This record gives sequence, structure tokens and C-alpha cells, in this order.
Amino acid sequence: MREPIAALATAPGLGGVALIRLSGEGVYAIADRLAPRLAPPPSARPANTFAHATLVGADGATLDDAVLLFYRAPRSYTGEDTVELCVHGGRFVAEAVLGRLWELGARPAGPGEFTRRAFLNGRLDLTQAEAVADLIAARGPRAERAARANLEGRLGHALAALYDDALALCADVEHLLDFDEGELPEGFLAQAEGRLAALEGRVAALLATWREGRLAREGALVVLAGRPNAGKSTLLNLLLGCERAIVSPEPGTTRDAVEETLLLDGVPIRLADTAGLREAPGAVEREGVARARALIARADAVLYLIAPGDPETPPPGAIPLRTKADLSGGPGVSATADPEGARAVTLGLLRRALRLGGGEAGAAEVATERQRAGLAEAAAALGGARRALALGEAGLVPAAQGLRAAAEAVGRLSGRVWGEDVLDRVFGRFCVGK
Ligand SMILES: Nc1nc2c(ncn2[C@@H]2O[C@H](COP(=O)(O)OP(=O)(O)OP(=O)(O)O)[C@@H](O)[C@H]2O)c(=O)[nH]1
Ligand SMILES: [Mg+2]
Repeated sequence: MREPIAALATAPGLGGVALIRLSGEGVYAIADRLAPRLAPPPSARPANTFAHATLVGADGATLDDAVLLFYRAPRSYTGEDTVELCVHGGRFVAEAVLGRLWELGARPAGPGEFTRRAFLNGRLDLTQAEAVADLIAARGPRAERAARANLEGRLGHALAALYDDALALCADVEHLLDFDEGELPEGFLAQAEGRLAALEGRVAALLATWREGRLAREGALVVLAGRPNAGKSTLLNLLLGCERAIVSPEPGTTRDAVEETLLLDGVPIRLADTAGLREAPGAVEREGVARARALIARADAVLYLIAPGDPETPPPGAIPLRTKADLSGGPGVSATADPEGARAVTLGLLRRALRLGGGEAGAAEVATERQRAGLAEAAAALGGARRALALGEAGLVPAAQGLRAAAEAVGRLSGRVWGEDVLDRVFGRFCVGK
């Protein structure tokens, strides 16, 4: 156990209850002094019980009435002795209790320090620690589902198996170095190549989950673009189910981009309605068109609306959508005559454009840039090993090196191989109290 640390674990602000977490060596001695009237005292209480207690300051004055939860190493979140204090919410109570904890010898926990200790005590691997941060940060059900799968160890297990298999193959290749030239066991090279290809396939399959997972976590920017009057604002309002943007028969109505978030299959979509693209007559509208172009340039998907009579010149990569089909009698959607149909067609186009629906529920998913980069490194090392192995006996040494490098890259992801730099990178993005 390490020195005692404490922090507010709930979000600061108004709320019924605030939870303070206290973990490390000697936290029971601290709790005894914080709740001196509790009998039996915290240090005499069994693990996994709770007690209602009055917390008092140095002068004996009441700080708060609290519920204390008692955990004992190793059966706590951190793996250390832990006491959790449920005190009243709001701005001042938790602050006063924390102030008393500093007097009693605890120090403020750094960002992610509880989870860092949990990792160091073997309570979870690094992918699970990252999943804790992802679960907290999830902005939609799709990201929440993925974070939960990784918290349950899906990615950790996949990486652990990759690590073991890459090292096993490495050992077998190294073993071949003991044979005399021209004496390699029959068929070994072909078998090793097969095993290597399978490893590469598993790494590639994991890397393929990155794109959709990133959209689910960060959200996708979808831009509604087109000529003035194409029906962009009408479509935005239809998708949102409210009159968010001004709609008018006058061309050039929208100038500022109008942005709202909606969930599509659990993925947060930032939907932006923009100024109609044309050589605008006025300075304000020209600025609107410039902003529209800037949004189009960084969109994950662009829907380009084409009303009857509009030139059909969608920007490269944009998805054309014909509007006002009730006027043309031709193909396309009509937001006014058939809103339900228009909505269904539009959402279908967006799903296809964003390539949603690839992720299998509960599957291991690459969730952080650190994981993506580590797997890309492993893929490159495996590729190098494969090319070396193709040289036959001459390539055995570099092939073994490539396999070892791949295993280490994967091992750093789960935490089988780690250093302070790896931990700083993982826990740097955590909030205090987790
Ligand atoms: N008949 C018909 N009219 C539509 C349809 N969709 C939109 N409109 C009308 O077309 C006109 C322009 O619609 P908006 O949604 O404001 O068009 P916009 O693309 O946002 O236009 P700007 O903001 O000027 O670029 C309005 O009068 C709408 O009522 C449709 O499906 N059928
Ligand atoms: Mg508009």
C-alpha cells in the first residue's frame, strides 16, 4: 500500500450526495480520528460494511453527518484499504471534510491516481483502465457499450492472447537457430508463415474497429450543403423534430451554420445546416458561404441537397440527395409531402456514408489513440517478420526480432510491459477522483 490519498469522486456542484474516496496505508487510523464518536471505530469494523457517523473537525465541531463505506485490501477498487465517505453535496461540505483529511495526513489524489493504483495492484489491466475513462466520457450508448466491453476485458484478453502467441512463435523461430544449416525441420517455415499471417489478421481486425469506435466516442460531423433554397434547413428541422432553423422561400436565408446533436444508432452526430452555396450578393451571406465551405472541408460526411432545377455539382465525396420530389415528380425525397419517408431515406444515407453498424455488440474494440498506434506498430513489426521469414534460414534472426517487437508493442497496451511514461500517458487524461 502507498501513502493515503483522497479526492472528491463525484462531480462538484449541487447534488444530494458527494462521495469522497480515501485510499492507502493508514486510512483506518485517519477515519478513526475523523469519526471519533463512532463505536466501534472504523478500524474495528469488518470489510464491506457501512456505518452512519458524525465527522468532526480539529476543534471537535461537527463537519457533517456521513455514511462511511469500509473496504479492505485487496478487495477494493484500488486494491488498498479504502474508506468512502458519502457526505452532503454542494460546494462547501466536501471541501471542509477534505480539508480535515489533509490535516490528518492524506494528500490530494492526482488525476486517475486511484485507477493507477488499481493497475499497479493488478486489479485491472491498462485497457480496462482506459475503458474506465471512456465509460465516464461516453457521449452516446454506442460508446458506452464499447467501453463496457473493454472494461469487462474484451480487448485485454484479445491483446493478452496476441502477446502470448507472438512470443511463442518468436521462441519457436529462435529455437530453429540451434539447427545446423540446411537441417531445418520439414515444413517448419511454411507453418511459421501461417501462424504469422494469422497474427497479422488478428491485429488488422482489431485496427479495423478504430474508425467506427472513434466516431462513437468523438461524434461525427455531418454537413447539410447545397444551393440556396435546396431545403437544407427544412431537412435539419425534420431530423431534429423541432423548428430549429429558419425556413423561408427566400434564397440565402441561412448564414451562420446551425448545429445540433442527434444520436444515430447510438453515435452522436453533429448535424450542421449551412448557408446555400452560391456567388453571394452580400458580405454577410458571402461569409456564411465561406463558413459552409470550411465545415464541408472537415466533415465526416456531407449530404448535398439538390432541388429540382439546381445544377448537379456536389463537392467531391459528398452524397447527393434530391429534394422536393413532390415538385419534380422525379426521384428523391420530399420533406414536406412525405416527412417520414424523407427522414428514413436521409438516415439510411447517413448510416452508409459513415459506415455505421460494423461493430459487433460486445466485441473487443480499439478505443484510444495509444492503442491504435501500438497496434499499428505491431502490424509493422509483424510485416517485417513475415518478409524476413520469406527469406528462409537467412531471415530467422530478423524474423524473431520482429515478432518480439510486435509482442512488446502489444504488451505495452495491456500493461504486461510498462514504464512510468506509459502510465503517465494512460492516466494523464483521467479526472481527479477516478
Ligand atoms: N414543395 C416543397 N417545398 C419544400 C420542400 N422542402 C423545403 N421546401 C421549401 O423550400 C423553401 C426553402 O427551404 P429551406 O429549408 O429554407 O432551404 P435552404 O436550403 O435552407 O435555403 P437557404 O438557407 O436559403 O440556403 C421553403 O419555402 C421550404 O418550405 C419540399 O420537400 N417540397
Ligand atoms: Mg437554410
